[in-house]
Amino acid sequence: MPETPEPSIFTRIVRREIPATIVAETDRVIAFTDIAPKAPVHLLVVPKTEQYANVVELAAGDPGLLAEVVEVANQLAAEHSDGDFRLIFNTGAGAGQTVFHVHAHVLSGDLQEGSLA
Ligand code: DGP
Repeated sequence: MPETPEPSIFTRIVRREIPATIVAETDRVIAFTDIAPKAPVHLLVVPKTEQYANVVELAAGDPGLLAEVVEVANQLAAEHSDGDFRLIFNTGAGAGQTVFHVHAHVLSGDLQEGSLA
């Protein structure tokens, strides 16, 4: 029998199996505060599907869903800050990616010293 992979931590948030401060949700996207914020506003915008490990896979597989992630990020930046924001997709472990379920970091305000996300 093939092993069923463990759901990602973000899938568990989508399923409400673990708590998170959810700030936006659509049919296909969820957004919540980062557990270890690196800026006064630090949100994660996440496709609900864990089919795409990173933004390159998402762009190739479902560009409309990537556009929805960007649109939700833009709306949240307007709601939670002056509207200016950084949008970061860490891609690969060597770039600091730790959760291999694609997600955008939305950062606004002064970043913590030496930190991008
Ligand atoms: P990255 O390093 O780009 O893969 O970012 C993963 C982010 O996810 C990191 O900034 C911390 C955040 N994170 C990890 N586990 C949880 C969690 O259980 N809840 C929340 N809200 N954020 C989490």
